[in-house]
Amino acid sequence: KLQTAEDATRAVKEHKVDYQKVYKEIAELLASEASEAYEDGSYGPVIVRLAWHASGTYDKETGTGGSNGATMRFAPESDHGANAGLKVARDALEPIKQANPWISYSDLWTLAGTCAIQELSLGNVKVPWRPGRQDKDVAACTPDGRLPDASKEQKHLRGIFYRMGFNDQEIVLLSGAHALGRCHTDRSGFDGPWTFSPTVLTNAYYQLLKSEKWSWKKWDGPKQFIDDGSRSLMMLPTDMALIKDKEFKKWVDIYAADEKRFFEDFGKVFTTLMELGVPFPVESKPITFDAINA
Ligand code: ZEM
Repeated sequence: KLQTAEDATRAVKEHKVDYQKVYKEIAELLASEASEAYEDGSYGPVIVRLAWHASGTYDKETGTGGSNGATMRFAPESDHGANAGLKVARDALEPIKQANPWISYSDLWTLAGTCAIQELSLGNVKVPWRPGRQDKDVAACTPDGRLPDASKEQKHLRGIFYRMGFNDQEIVLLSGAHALGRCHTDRSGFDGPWTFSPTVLTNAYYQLLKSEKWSWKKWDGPKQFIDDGSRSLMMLPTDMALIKDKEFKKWVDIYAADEKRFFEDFGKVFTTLMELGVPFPVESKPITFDAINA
C-alpha cells in the first residue's frame, strides 16, 4: 500500500479525467440510502471531519503531518482521542478506494472532504482541489496532541493553528465548518449540533454565536454551552472563544453579516487546509468540480 512519489506522479498523469469520476462517486455516496440512514441524513459532516483531521496535523516547522500520507489508517494515529468516530468515514469511503485502486487514500480523503463541502453548501462553496498526494506507512504517524482541544480557548487555538501556518481570520473561517454535523458523547464526550440544519453549510454558525444567549450546560459531561432559546444547540469553549476575543470577533461579525464572502473565503481556506505540507508533482493542476446535487 506504500506509494512512492513516482506512483503519485503516474496517478496524476494517467488519471486526469478519472478524478471527476471519483468526485461523482463520492457525491453519489453522500446522496445514497446508507448516507440518508446515517444521523441527520448525511455522511457529509463526518467525512469533512476526516479530511480536516488528516490535514490538521501539519507542523510548518518540521514539515511533518498534513494530508500527505493518510497515516490515520494506522494505530496509533487512528486511536488518538481526537480521531474517535472517524472510522465511520474511512469505512464509508473504502468501496470507492476499492473501485479506484490507483487513487491514494490521501487524495481520496481530501477529495471526499472537498466534495462534501461543495455538495453540502449546495454548490455555494467552490473548493479547487489538486491531486498527487502519496500514502505513507505507519512510521509517518504524527504524535498525539496536534489537533485542537475543544475545552481550551483563544491562546490554545492560536498555538495550534499558527503551527499550521494559519492566521486569526483563517481560524474563524475554518471554524465555520461547525455549521455542519454534531458532537457525540461516545466520541468527543460533547453533545449536540451547532446549528438547526447540520447538513447544510451556511454562515449560520456565526449568526447563532452572535444572536443566541449561551450558558454553561448543566450536566455531568465536559464543559460546553447550550442556547437559552431552543436548548437544542451547543457551542464548545473553543467556539465561544471566537466571540470573547476581540480579534476573532471582528471576523465573526464580518462572516455573520456577509454569507457570500464566507462562501468565497471558506472555499479558499479549505483548499489551503487540504494542501498543507503536500509536495505536489509538477504535473498536478487545480481542478474545480461542479457540484452535482446542488
Ligand atoms: Zn471540529 N469538532 N473542531 N472542525 N468538526 C467536532 C466536530 C466536527 C474542534 C472540535 O474539538 C470538534 C474544525 C475545528 C475544530 C468539524 C469540522 C471542523 C467535534 C465533535 C469536536 C469536539 C466530535 C464528535 O463528538 O463527533 C475544535 C476544538 C476545532 C478548533 C477550531 C475545523 C477547522 C473543521 C473543518 C474545516 C465537523 C464537520 C464536525 C462534525 C462531525 C460529525 O460527525 O458530525
